[in-house]
Amino acid sequence: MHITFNDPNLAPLAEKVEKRERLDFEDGLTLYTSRDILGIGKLADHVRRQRHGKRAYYVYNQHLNYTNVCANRCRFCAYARDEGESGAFTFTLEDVRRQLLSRIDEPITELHVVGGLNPALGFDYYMDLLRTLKEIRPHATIKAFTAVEIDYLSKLSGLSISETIGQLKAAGLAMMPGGGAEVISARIHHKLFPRKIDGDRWLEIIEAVHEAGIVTNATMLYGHIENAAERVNHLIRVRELQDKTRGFSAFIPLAFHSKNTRLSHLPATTAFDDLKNIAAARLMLDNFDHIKAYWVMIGEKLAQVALNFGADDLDGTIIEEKITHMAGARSAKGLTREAMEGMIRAAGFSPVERDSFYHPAAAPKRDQRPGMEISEERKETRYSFPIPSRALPPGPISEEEALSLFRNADLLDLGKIAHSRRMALHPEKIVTFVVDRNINYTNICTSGCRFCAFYRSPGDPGGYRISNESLKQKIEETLALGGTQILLQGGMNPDLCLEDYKEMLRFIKERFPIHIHGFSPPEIFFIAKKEGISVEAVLTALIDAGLNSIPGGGAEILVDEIRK
Ligand code: V47
Ligand code: SF4
Repeated sequence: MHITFNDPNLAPLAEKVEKRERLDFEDGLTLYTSRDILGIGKLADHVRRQRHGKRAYYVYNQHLNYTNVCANRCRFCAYARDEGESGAFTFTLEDVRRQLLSRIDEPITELHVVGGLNPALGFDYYMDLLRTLKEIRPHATIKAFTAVEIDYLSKLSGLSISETIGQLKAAGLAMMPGGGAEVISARIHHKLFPRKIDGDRWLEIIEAVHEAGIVTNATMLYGHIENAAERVNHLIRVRELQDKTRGFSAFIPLAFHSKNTRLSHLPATTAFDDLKNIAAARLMLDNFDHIKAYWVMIGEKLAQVALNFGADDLDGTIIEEKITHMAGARSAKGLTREAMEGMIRAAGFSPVERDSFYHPAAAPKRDQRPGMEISEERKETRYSFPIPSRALPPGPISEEEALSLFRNADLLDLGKIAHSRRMALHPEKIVTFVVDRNINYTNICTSGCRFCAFYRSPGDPGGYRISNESLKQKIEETLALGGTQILLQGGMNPDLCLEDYKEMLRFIKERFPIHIHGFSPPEIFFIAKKEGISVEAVLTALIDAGLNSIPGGGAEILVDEIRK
């Protein structure tokens, strides 16, 4: 392994990783405080590759949230309601049956079942719930109940944790999800979920569950009021339990979503933090096989990136998950298998549909459905990306080098090369932006580009040309918001001549102190052709009338074949 770090503090960690030595608390803090996200990503990716190559797992699953009535009312929860409150619901067994049957044609291999702590439900309800699930979906793995629910069920039944698990297993329970762990910190517990079991109890219950022969996952809810030390501590406590029981299957960092919660004032987690947590989990949790980037929480695009930062699993296709969806996480409806596999392939990884226990999802379980077999091709790693053996020379790169980087470079290597070039050009580490507004002065266009959803042909309904009044109002609004620029672009409208463009520019410049970034090359060329004058003459006239700079649009024509 050869990684060049921007942050020298990471080098000792890399040595440990290379020697397969365990990272300690201080190392964890170094990971969380370092700004060298690409260096951390490379390190985590190294570990991920050793274990999983370019494979990326997912499961075809359905969620069932059987009740949202909950006595705990954790401050970070958008899902829970009091009995009788508007939006409160509890599924009867008939509701459960209906929900499952509505998806019975889908090749689901896992049912993910969690809910609130509803005082109206007896232990029998839970047993009947499992039996109903088993009856309707005999081949699916029932992954049900967090440690929070198990603690509750043990109290409800008057049985020990292991006896409770024994009963639930007999009714169909096969695995447990990793929820309810939040952050294992007394401070956080006190502030955010005092009525819920605390971190110590969560670990104690999970230990008993593992001993009773049930595999579970583990989560960590981050991005609210917890600090770096609390995150590292969480990872280490979970790791210690894994040393003892080996009962954890995967670790899932859960990005906090604040919508509809009592913490709704908190900002969303950043992509930087999401990737950092995934990479830190991969590096700290040396005894965990799998780290999930739960796409529902971080979105498809970031999940694709996360596969380069230590994650090897995107979790499920997810149908009708409510708990995180109600807090603002992505899709309750879910993805098709094709969309999930497409997302993984597009990121340069090889999709592996798995069952709950990370065996390739076996076709026979899903019986008579045609076309569902896992091909040999899909099971194996199909992509391998050699790391460029040398750093790029300073100065422009050749076409061959560019092509080779495009085709072969690993995402983070490319990122590191680009970042070093950026730092050489702009060592100040500032990021620029402009407060501006896009104004499309006309959508009437004769070009007819096939990729365009914006244009209307001359004479078509819906065609427009902006009025001076509307233009004025849009610019006033922009200035009122502190804007300094407008991006002025439109179609190639045969009713417009050079004089109209000049008039529009003068109209703006006479009234407003604003930078006009306008008219991409196709518009300039269009005017020149229409007027029968040179491009230079058009540019001179527009600049004289107030044009300040020209946007880069319309460049899709640079390759003849694509243009045609
Ligand atoms: O237990 C609740 C968390 C968990 C919010 O084990 C919130 O395979 C973010 O545990 N913002 C449920 N998170 C999700 C979960 C899970 C998901 C996917 C796979 C697996 C698995 C487990 O979500 C809850 C709680 O910890 N949560 N509210 C919120 N506002
Ligand atoms: Fe209840 Fe779970 Fe929501 Fe807490 S997170 S209020 S235990 S449903």
